[in-house]
Amino acid sequence: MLDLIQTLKNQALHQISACHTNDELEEVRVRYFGKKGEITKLLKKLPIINKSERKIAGQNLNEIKDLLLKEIERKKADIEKEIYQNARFDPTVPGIEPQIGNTHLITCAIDEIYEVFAKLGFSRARYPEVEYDWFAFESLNMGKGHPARDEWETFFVDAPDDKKYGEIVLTPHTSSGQVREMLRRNSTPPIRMINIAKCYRRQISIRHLVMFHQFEGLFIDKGISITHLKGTLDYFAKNFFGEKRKTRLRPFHFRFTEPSFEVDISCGVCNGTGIDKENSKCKLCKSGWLELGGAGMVHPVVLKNGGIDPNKYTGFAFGWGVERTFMMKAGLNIPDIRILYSSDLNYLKQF
Ligand code: FA5
Repeated sequence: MLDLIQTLKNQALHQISACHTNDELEEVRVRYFGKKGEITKLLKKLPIINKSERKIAGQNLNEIKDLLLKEIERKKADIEKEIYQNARFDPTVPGIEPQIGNTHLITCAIDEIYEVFAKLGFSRARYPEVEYDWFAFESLNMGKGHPARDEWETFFVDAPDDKKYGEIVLTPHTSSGQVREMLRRNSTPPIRMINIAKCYRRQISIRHLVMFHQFEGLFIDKGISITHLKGTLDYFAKNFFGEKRKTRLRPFHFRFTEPSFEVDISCGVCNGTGIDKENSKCKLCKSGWLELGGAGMVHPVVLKNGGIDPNKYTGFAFGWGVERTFMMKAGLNIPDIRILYSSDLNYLKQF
Protein backbone atom coordinates (compact mmCIF):
# COMPACT_ATOMS: atom_id res chain seq x y z
CA MET A 1 0.00 0.00 0.00
CA LEU A 2 2.87 2.38 0.78
CA ASP A 3 4.19 2.06 -2.77
CA LEU A 4 0.75 2.75 -4.19
CA ILE A 5 0.46 5.90 -2.02
CA GLN A 6 3.78 7.21 -3.35
CA THR A 7 2.80 6.50 -6.95
CA LEU A 8 -0.55 8.29 -6.50
CA LYS A 9 1.20 11.26 -4.90
CA ASN A 10 3.64 11.72 -7.83
CA GLN A 11 0.90 11.17 -10.37
CA ALA A 12 -1.45 13.71 -8.71
CA LEU A 13 1.30 16.36 -8.34
CA HIS A 14 2.11 16.00 -12.01
CA GLN A 15 -1.54 16.30 -13.04
CA ILE A 16 -2.13 19.35 -10.83
CA SER A 17 0.82 21.19 -12.29
CA ALA A 18 -0.39 20.41 -15.85
CA CYS A 19 -3.78 22.13 -15.26
CA HIS A 20 -4.53 25.40 -17.07
CA THR A 21 -8.09 26.08 -16.04
CA ASN A 22 -10.22 25.83 -12.90
CA ASP A 23 -12.38 23.18 -14.59
CA GLU A 24 -9.35 20.95 -15.24
CA LEU A 25 -8.23 21.45 -11.65
CA GLU A 26 -11.66 20.48 -10.36
CA GLU A 27 -11.51 17.29 -12.44
CA VAL A 28 -8.21 16.34 -10.77
CA ARG A 29 -9.61 17.09 -7.32
CA VAL A 30 -12.59 14.83 -7.95
CA ARG A 31 -10.34 12.11 -9.40
CA TYR A 32 -8.44 11.85 -6.10
CA PHE A 33 -10.79 13.23 -3.43
CA GLY A 34 -14.31 12.73 -4.86
CA LYS A 35 -16.64 10.03 -3.41
CA LYS A 36 -14.99 7.39 -5.56
CA GLY A 37 -11.61 9.17 -5.77
CA GLU A 38 -8.27 7.28 -5.55
CA ILE A 39 -7.23 8.73 -2.16
CA THR A 40 -10.77 8.36 -0.78
CA LYS A 41 -10.73 4.67 -1.75
CA LEU A 42 -7.43 4.09 0.06
CA LEU A 43 -8.69 5.90 3.17
CA LYS A 44 -11.72 3.58 3.21
CA LYS A 45 -9.42 0.53 2.93
CA LEU A 46 -7.31 1.47 5.97
CA PRO A 47 -9.42 -0.40 8.57
CA ILE A 48 -9.05 -3.70 6.68
CA ILE A 49 -5.30 -3.79 6.04
CA ASN A 50 -3.03 -5.57 8.49
CA LYS A 51 -2.29 -3.78 11.72
CA SER A 52 1.48 -3.43 11.23
CA GLU A 53 1.05 -1.49 7.94
CA ARG A 54 -2.08 0.45 9.02
CA LYS A 55 -0.43 3.08 11.24
CA ILE A 56 2.27 4.15 8.82
CA ALA A 57 -0.06 3.95 5.81
CA GLY A 58 -2.61 6.12 7.66
CA GLN A 59 0.05 8.73 8.50
CA ASN A 60 1.32 8.77 4.91
CA LEU A 61 -2.14 9.07 3.42
CA ASN A 62 -3.10 11.98 5.67
CA GLU A 63 0.17 13.83 4.91
CA ILE A 64 -0.33 13.33 1.19
CA LYS A 65 -3.95 14.38 1.40
CA ASP A 66 -2.93 17.68 3.08
CA LEU A 67 -0.11 18.23 0.61
CA LEU A 68 -2.28 17.61 -2.47
CA LEU A 69 -5.17 19.78 -1.23
CA LYS A 70 -2.73 22.62 -0.50
CA GLU A 71 -1.20 22.16 -3.94
CA ILE A 72 -4.65 22.33 -5.55
CA GLU A 73 -5.37 25.62 -3.69
CA ARG A 74 -2.01 27.08 -4.71
CA LYS A 75 -2.59 26.12 -8.35
CA LYS A 76 -6.07 27.63 -8.21
CA ALA A 77 -4.60 30.94 -7.03
CA ASP A 78 -2.04 30.82 -9.90
CA ILE A 79 -4.74 30.19 -12.48
CA GLU A 80 -6.89 33.04 -11.15
CA LYS A 81 -3.92 35.40 -11.12
CA GLU A 82 -3.20 34.52 -14.72
CA ILE A 83 -6.85 35.03 -15.76
CA TYR A 84 -6.81 38.45 -14.08
CA GLN A 85 -3.49 39.47 -15.69
CA ASN A 86 -4.63 38.39 -19.16
CA ALA A 87 -8.00 40.11 -18.89
CA ARG A 88 -8.13 43.19 -21.05
CA PHE A 89 -10.58 46.03 -20.88
CA ASP A 90 -12.70 46.04 -24.02
CA PRO A 91 -14.40 49.44 -24.37
CA THR A 92 -16.60 48.16 -27.23
CA VAL A 93 -18.53 45.73 -25.02
CA PRO A 94 -21.94 47.32 -24.24
CA GLY A 95 -22.47 48.12 -20.55
CA ILE A 96 -25.22 46.55 -18.44
CA GLU A 97 -27.95 49.11 -17.97
CA PRO A 98 -29.38 49.15 -14.45
CA GLN A 99 -33.19 49.02 -14.29
CA ILE A 100 -34.55 52.41 -13.40
CA GLY A 101 -37.78 52.56 -11.44
CA ASN A 102 -40.62 55.04 -11.96
CA THR A 103 -43.11 56.55 -9.63
CA HIS A 104 -46.25 54.38 -9.60
CA LEU A 105 -49.26 55.68 -11.52
CA ILE A 106 -51.32 56.04 -8.37
CA THR A 107 -48.57 57.95 -6.55
CA CYS A 108 -48.49 60.35 -9.54
CA ALA A 109 -52.30 60.65 -9.41
CA ILE A 110 -52.17 61.43 -5.66
CA ASP A 111 -49.59 64.18 -6.27
CA GLU A 112 -51.69 65.62 -9.07
CA ILE A 113 -54.90 65.56 -6.99
CA TYR A 114 -53.15 67.24 -4.09
CA GLU A 115 -51.71 69.97 -6.34
CA VAL A 116 -55.19 70.93 -7.55
CA PHE A 117 -56.60 71.22 -4.03
CA ALA A 118 -53.48 72.95 -2.72
CA LYS A 119 -54.26 75.81 -5.12
CA LEU A 120 -57.60 76.23 -3.33
CA GLY A 121 -55.86 76.40 0.05
CA PHE A 122 -56.54 72.81 1.19
CA SER A 123 -53.71 71.33 3.24
CA ARG A 124 -52.75 67.67 3.15
CA ALA A 125 -53.53 65.50 6.15
CA ARG A 126 -53.05 61.81 6.86
CA TYR A 127 -54.68 59.75 9.55
CA PRO A 128 -54.12 56.20 10.81
CA GLU A 129 -54.89 53.27 8.54
CA VAL A 130 -55.55 51.22 11.67
CA GLU A 131 -58.32 53.20 13.29
CA TYR A 132 -60.78 53.18 16.19
CA ASP A 133 -64.42 52.44 15.52
CA TRP A 134 -65.25 55.82 17.01
CA PHE A 135 -63.49 57.80 14.24
CA ALA A 136 -64.43 55.40 11.42
CA PHE A 137 -68.13 55.09 12.32
CA GLU A 138 -69.58 56.34 15.61
CA SER A 139 -68.36 59.93 15.45
CA LEU A 140 -69.74 59.98 11.89
CA ASN A 141 -73.26 59.41 13.14
CA MET A 142 -73.20 55.65 12.45
CA GLY A 143 -74.11 54.00 15.73
CA LYS A 144 -73.19 50.39 16.54
CA GLY A 145 -75.25 47.89 14.59
CA HIS A 146 -76.41 50.51 12.12
CA PRO A 147 -77.04 48.76 8.77
CA ALA A 148 -75.19 51.52 6.88
CA ARG A 149 -71.97 50.10 8.31
CA ASP A 150 -72.40 46.92 6.27
CA GLU A 151 -71.83 48.85 3.06
CA TRP A 152 -68.27 49.49 4.16
CA GLU A 153 -67.48 45.76 4.55
CA THR A 154 -64.89 46.47 7.18
CA PHE A 155 -61.88 44.47 8.35
CA PHE A 156 -61.81 44.20 12.15
CA VAL A 157 -58.45 43.91 13.88
CA ASP A 158 -58.12 41.21 16.50
CA ALA A 159 -57.02 43.51 19.35
CA PRO A 160 -58.52 44.57 22.67
CA ASP A 161 -61.17 47.32 22.42
CA ASP A 162 -60.38 50.77 23.71
CA LYS A 163 -62.70 51.86 26.53
CA LYS A 164 -63.36 55.24 24.96
CA TYR A 165 -62.96 54.63 21.21
CA GLY A 166 -64.13 51.01 20.83
CA GLU A 167 -62.99 48.32 18.41
CA ILE A 168 -60.04 48.63 16.04
CA VAL A 169 -60.59 48.44 12.28
CA LEU A 170 -58.63 48.94 9.07
CA THR A 171 -60.01 52.26 8.04
CA PRO A 172 -62.68 51.67 5.37
CA HIS A 173 -62.82 55.31 4.22
CA THR A 174 -60.96 58.57 4.63
CA SER A 175 -64.01 60.08 6.32
CA SER A 176 -62.46 58.73 9.53
CA GLY A 177 -60.13 61.76 9.27
CA GLN A 178 -62.97 64.29 9.53
CA VAL A 179 -63.39 64.40 13.32
CA ARG A 180 -59.66 63.82 13.83
CA GLU A 181 -58.92 66.93 11.74
CA MET A 182 -61.49 69.03 13.65
CA LEU A 183 -59.86 67.98 16.94
CA ARG A 184 -56.33 68.52 15.61
CA ARG A 185 -57.35 72.08 14.67
CA ASN A 186 -58.63 72.63 18.22
CA SER A 187 -62.17 72.70 16.82
CA THR A 188 -61.43 76.11 15.36
CA PRO A 189 -62.50 76.78 11.77
CA PRO A 190 -61.63 77.66 9.06
CA ILE A 191 -60.60 74.09 8.28
CA ARG A 192 -59.60 73.08 4.77
CA MET A 193 -58.30 69.53 4.68
CA ILE A 194 -57.45 67.13 1.90
CA ASN A 195 -56.87 63.69 3.39
CA ILE A 196 -55.42 61.19 0.89
CA ALA A 197 -54.89 57.73 2.33
CA LYS A 198 -55.24 53.99 1.98
CA CYS A 199 -58.59 52.35 2.73
CA TYR A 200 -59.50 48.69 3.17
CA ARG A 201 -62.70 46.79 2.43
CA ARG A 202 -63.68 43.17 1.89
CA GLN A 203 -64.31 43.70 -1.83
CA ILE A 204 -62.59 42.52 -4.99
CA SER A 205 -63.83 42.81 -8.59
CA ILE A 206 -63.03 44.69 -11.79
CA ARG A 207 -64.25 47.85 -9.99
CA HIS A 208 -63.20 47.01 -6.41
CA LEU A 209 -59.91 46.54 -4.60
CA VAL A 210 -59.27 45.27 -1.09
CA MET A 211 -56.78 48.11 -0.58
CA PHE A 212 -57.44 51.34 -2.43
CA HIS A 213 -56.99 55.07 -1.87
CA GLN A 214 -59.52 57.79 -1.24
CA PHE A 215 -59.16 61.54 -1.11
CA GLU A 216 -61.38 63.35 1.31
CA GLY A 217 -62.01 67.06 1.21
CA LEU A 218 -63.34 68.88 4.24
CA PHE A 219 -64.11 72.60 4.37
CA ILE A 220 -65.66 74.14 7.49
CA ASP A 221 -66.21 77.84 8.03
CA LYS A 222 -68.97 80.37 8.58
CA GLY A 223 -71.54 80.47 5.76
CA ILE A 224 -70.29 77.46 3.75
CA SER A 225 -73.01 76.17 1.42
CA ILE A 226 -73.64 73.66 -1.37
CA THR A 227 -72.60 76.35 -3.86
CA HIS A 228 -69.06 76.23 -2.43
CA LEU A 229 -69.10 72.44 -2.70
CA LYS A 230 -70.23 72.56 -6.34
CA GLY A 231 -67.64 75.24 -7.19
CA THR A 232 -64.84 73.20 -5.60
CA LEU A 233 -65.85 70.01 -7.42
CA ASP A 234 -66.08 71.81 -10.78
CA TYR A 235 -62.66 73.39 -10.21
CA PHE A 236 -61.20 69.95 -9.53
CA ALA A 237 -62.91 68.38 -12.57
CA LYS A 238 -61.64 71.05 -14.94
CA ASN A 239 -58.10 70.97 -13.57
CA PHE A 240 -57.72 67.21 -13.27
CA PHE A 241 -59.77 65.95 -16.22
CA GLY A 242 -59.83 68.90 -18.64
CA GLU A 243 -61.59 72.21 -19.33
CA LYS A 244 -64.72 70.65 -20.85
CA ARG A 245 -65.57 68.31 -17.98
CA LYS A 246 -68.50 69.10 -15.69
CA THR A 247 -69.82 67.61 -12.45
CA ARG A 248 -73.37 67.01 -11.28
CA LEU A 249 -74.78 66.21 -7.86
CA ARG A 250 -77.35 63.44 -7.45
CA PRO A 251 -79.27 63.12 -4.16
CA PHE A 252 -77.99 60.24 -2.05
CA HIS A 253 -77.77 59.20 1.57
CA PHE A 254 -74.77 59.14 3.90
CA ARG A 255 -75.17 59.22 7.67
CA PHE A 256 -72.46 61.85 8.10
CA THR A 257 -73.68 64.43 5.58
CA GLU A 258 -77.04 66.14 5.19
CA PRO A 259 -77.97 66.68 2.43
CA SER A 260 -75.84 64.01 0.73
CA PHE A 261 -74.97 63.51 -2.91
CA GLU A 262 -73.26 61.23 -5.29
CA VAL A 263 -71.03 63.17 -7.64
CA ASP A 264 -70.90 62.34 -11.35
CA ILE A 265 -68.50 63.68 -13.93
CA SER A 266 -69.32 64.14 -17.60
CA CYS A 267 -67.76 61.33 -19.64
CA GLY A 268 -64.55 62.27 -21.45
CA VAL A 269 -65.09 59.74 -24.24
CA CYS A 270 -68.53 60.92 -25.43
CA ASN A 271 -68.30 64.48 -24.00
CA GLY A 272 -71.29 63.89 -21.78
CA THR A 273 -73.68 63.00 -24.63
CA GLY A 274 -73.88 59.26 -23.95
CA ILE A 275 -73.45 58.69 -27.72
CA ASP A 276 -70.07 57.66 -29.16
CA LYS A 277 -68.47 58.51 -32.52
CA GLU A 278 -70.19 55.55 -34.22
CA ASN A 279 -73.55 56.95 -33.10
CA SER A 280 -74.17 54.14 -30.62
CA LYS A 281 -74.36 54.14 -26.80
CA CYS A 282 -71.01 55.17 -25.23
CA LYS A 283 -69.37 51.92 -24.05
CA LEU A 284 -67.64 53.56 -21.08
CA CYS A 285 -70.45 55.53 -19.43
CA LYS A 286 -73.62 54.41 -21.26
CA SER A 287 -75.34 57.64 -20.12
CA GLY A 288 -72.97 60.59 -20.51
CA TRP A 289 -71.99 60.55 -16.81
CA LEU A 290 -69.53 58.58 -14.67
CA GLU A 291 -69.87 58.19 -10.90
CA LEU A 292 -66.97 59.68 -8.94
CA GLY A 293 -67.83 59.37 -5.26
CA GLY A 294 -69.81 60.84 -2.38
CA ALA A 295 -70.22 64.34 -1.01
CA GLY A 296 -72.48 66.45 1.15
CA MET A 297 -72.85 69.07 3.84
CA VAL A 298 -71.24 67.93 7.11
CA HIS A 299 -73.92 66.61 9.49
CA PRO A 300 -74.43 68.75 12.64
CA VAL A 301 -73.78 65.65 14.83
CA VAL A 302 -70.35 65.23 13.19
CA LEU A 303 -69.50 68.89 13.76
CA LYS A 304 -70.50 68.51 17.42
CA ASN A 305 -68.31 65.39 17.76
CA GLY A 306 -65.43 67.49 16.44
CA GLY A 307 -66.19 70.15 19.08
CA ILE A 308 -67.59 72.64 16.52
CA ASP A 309 -70.84 74.54 17.05
CA PRO A 310 -73.19 73.69 14.13
CA ASN A 311 -75.16 76.87 14.80
CA LYS A 312 -72.11 78.97 14.01
CA TYR A 313 -70.36 76.92 11.35
CA THR A 314 -71.25 74.79 8.36
CA GLY A 315 -69.06 72.70 6.09
CA PHE A 316 -68.92 70.37 3.14
CA ALA A 317 -67.10 67.08 2.65
CA PHE A 318 -66.47 64.77 -0.26
CA GLY A 319 -64.70 61.42 -0.59
CA TRP A 320 -63.69 59.75 -3.84
CA GLY A 321 -61.57 56.79 -4.86
CA VAL A 322 -58.15 57.78 -6.26
CA GLU A 323 -57.92 54.70 -8.51
CA ARG A 324 -61.40 55.15 -9.98
CA THR A 325 -60.86 58.89 -10.45
CA PHE A 326 -57.56 58.21 -12.22
CA MET A 327 -59.21 55.60 -14.46
CA MET A 328 -61.74 58.18 -15.62
CA LYS A 329 -59.11 60.32 -17.30
CA ALA A 330 -60.05 60.46 -20.96
CA GLY A 331 -58.29 57.97 -23.18
CA LEU A 332 -56.80 55.75 -20.48
CA ASN A 333 -59.23 52.91 -21.14
CA ILE A 334 -58.17 50.73 -18.19
CA PRO A 335 -60.60 47.80 -18.26
CA ASP A 336 -59.95 46.39 -14.77
CA ILE A 337 -58.97 48.33 -11.62
CA ARG A 338 -56.81 45.39 -10.39
CA ILE A 339 -54.33 45.96 -13.25
CA LEU A 340 -53.09 49.03 -11.37
CA TYR A 341 -51.57 46.79 -8.66
CA SER A 342 -50.73 43.78 -10.81
CA SER A 343 -46.95 44.53 -10.96
CA ASP A 344 -47.17 43.87 -14.70
CA LEU A 345 -44.39 46.22 -15.79
CA ASN A 346 -45.21 45.90 -19.49
CA TYR A 347 -48.70 47.19 -18.78
CA LEU A 348 -47.77 49.88 -16.26
CA LYS A 349 -44.96 51.29 -18.42
CA GLN A 350 -47.47 52.32 -21.11
CA PHE A 351 -48.67 55.28 -19.10
C1 FA5 B 1 -67.53 56.70 1.11
O1 FA5 B 1 -66.56 56.02 1.36
C2 FA5 B 1 -67.82 58.00 1.83
N1 FA5 B 1 -66.95 58.08 2.97
C3 FA5 B 1 -67.60 59.15 0.87
C4 FA5 B 1 -68.05 60.46 1.42
C5 FA5 B 1 -67.13 61.32 1.99
C6 FA5 B 1 -69.38 60.85 1.36
C7 FA5 B 1 -67.52 62.54 2.50
C8 FA5 B 1 -69.77 62.07 1.85
C9 FA5 B 1 -68.85 62.90 2.40
P1 FA5 B 1 -68.30 55.22 -0.88
O2 FA5 B 1 -68.38 53.95 -0.15
O3 FA5 B 1 -69.31 55.45 -1.95
O4 FA5 B 1 -68.37 56.44 0.10
O5 FA5 B 1 -66.84 55.32 -1.53
C10 FA5 B 1 -66.43 56.50 -2.20
C11 FA5 B 1 -65.59 56.13 -3.42
O6 FA5 B 1 -64.49 55.30 -3.03
C12 FA5 B 1 -66.34 55.28 -4.47
O7 FA5 B 1 -67.14 56.07 -5.30
C13 FA5 B 1 -65.17 54.69 -5.21
O8 FA5 B 1 -64.61 55.63 -6.08
C14 FA5 B 1 -64.18 54.43 -4.09
N2 FA5 B 1 -64.25 53.04 -3.62
C15 FA5 B 1 -65.08 52.53 -2.69
N3 FA5 B 1 -64.84 51.22 -2.48
C16 FA5 B 1 -63.81 50.89 -3.32
C17 FA5 B 1 -63.09 49.68 -3.58
N4 FA5 B 1 -63.32 48.57 -2.92
N5 FA5 B 1 -62.11 49.72 -4.51
C18 FA5 B 1 -61.83 50.86 -5.16
N6 FA5 B 1 -62.45 52.05 -4.95
C19 FA5 B 1 -63.44 52.06 -4.05
